[in-house]
Amino acid sequence: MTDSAAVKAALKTQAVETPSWAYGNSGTRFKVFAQQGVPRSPQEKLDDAAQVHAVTGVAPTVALHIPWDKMDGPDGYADLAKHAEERGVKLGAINSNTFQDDDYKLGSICHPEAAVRRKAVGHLLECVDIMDATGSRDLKLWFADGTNYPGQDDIRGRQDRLAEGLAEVYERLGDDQRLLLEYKLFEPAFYTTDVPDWGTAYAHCLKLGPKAQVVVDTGHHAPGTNIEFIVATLLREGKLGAFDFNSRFYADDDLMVGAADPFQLFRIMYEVVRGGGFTSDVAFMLDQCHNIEAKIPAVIRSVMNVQEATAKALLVDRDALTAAQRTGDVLEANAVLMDAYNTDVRPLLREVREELGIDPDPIAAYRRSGWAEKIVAERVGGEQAGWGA
Ligand code: PSV
Ligand code: MN
Repeated sequence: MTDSAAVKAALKTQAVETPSWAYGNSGTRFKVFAQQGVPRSPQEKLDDAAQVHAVTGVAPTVALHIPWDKMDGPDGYADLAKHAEERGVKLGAINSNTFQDDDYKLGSICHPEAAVRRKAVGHLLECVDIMDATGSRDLKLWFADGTNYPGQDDIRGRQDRLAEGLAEVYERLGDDQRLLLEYKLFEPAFYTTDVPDWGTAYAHCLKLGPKAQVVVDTGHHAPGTNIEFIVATLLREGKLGAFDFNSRFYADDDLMVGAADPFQLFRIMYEVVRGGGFTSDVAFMLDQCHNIEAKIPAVIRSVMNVQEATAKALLVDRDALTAAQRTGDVLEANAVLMDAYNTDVRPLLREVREELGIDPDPIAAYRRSGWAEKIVAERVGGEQAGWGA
């Protein structure tokens, strides 16, 4: 697609989901640096997310993490959904958490003991109840399960337990709900991880059925992995459910998407466009934490980075590329792709924003809004939200 009107129209339909945990305090295992003005409740996280949507126009939903965003009372989640809508956003995916209880030392749904597996599955079923209350479509599952030592547990047996637990959750899903299974190469387990790669996630999702889809977290691969190949393959199989976008320099850094390798993000987005993923049900989510930088502007910048990579991907002259590929013109094919990547799409995105009726410069608009000062002044006392709380 090289027609700029069509590119702009496509960019206006883009939706990037932001994670509630990006707005809370976070850090490394060495230190969490608290910031002023950080939300003290799920509602305040949504208030911050609404600012991101207001200035970007393309971040209309917010992912929750349970129990970090746990609500009390029978109407807690419905009230939270209402709070979101009153601020112009909606609740998005529900992320489960089976990695922070003492019981989960040896795993959750792959744990050797049935009682722990039961507890983990119970949590996942509770997450589906929450989806019913929030109107969320997606249940995003990531398991910290694995082993640290050869012989510690039965590798194949753990796969059987995983399949059994997932099947129970899958059965509980409503017609319009999806189970999104996320893989991660390593951490916190270092010998075996029970869902380490896209192939394992794909095999489980295939067996579960059409409502089970794979999540590609861009930080969850070995160095040098060709992520765009995985994206192309999953899209071809109709099994790409969502992205967790972030950047990594070494391991699972969860830094701002597009910061470490904007070219990789472009290559991924090109495969998304090429494979029809841009107009399908693929969910584009951020999964990031902002440890040393201001959180809201960092989320805004991340959304803009996704937009820029998408714009470049949409600008690839597909006809010229196909012609060069068919005639084996290696240099020309590569040049066509690089032409799009090297285009400065910032003026185009300014136009997109103007046409959406928002400020062409989201970061400047946020700075001018006074929100950063307001939250520092008003959010005094109480307990700040943080990764893991
Ligand atoms: C695990 O590293 C992960 O990517 C999963 O998506 C979790 O839900 C999230 O991070 C928690 O930050
Ligand atoms: Mn993730």
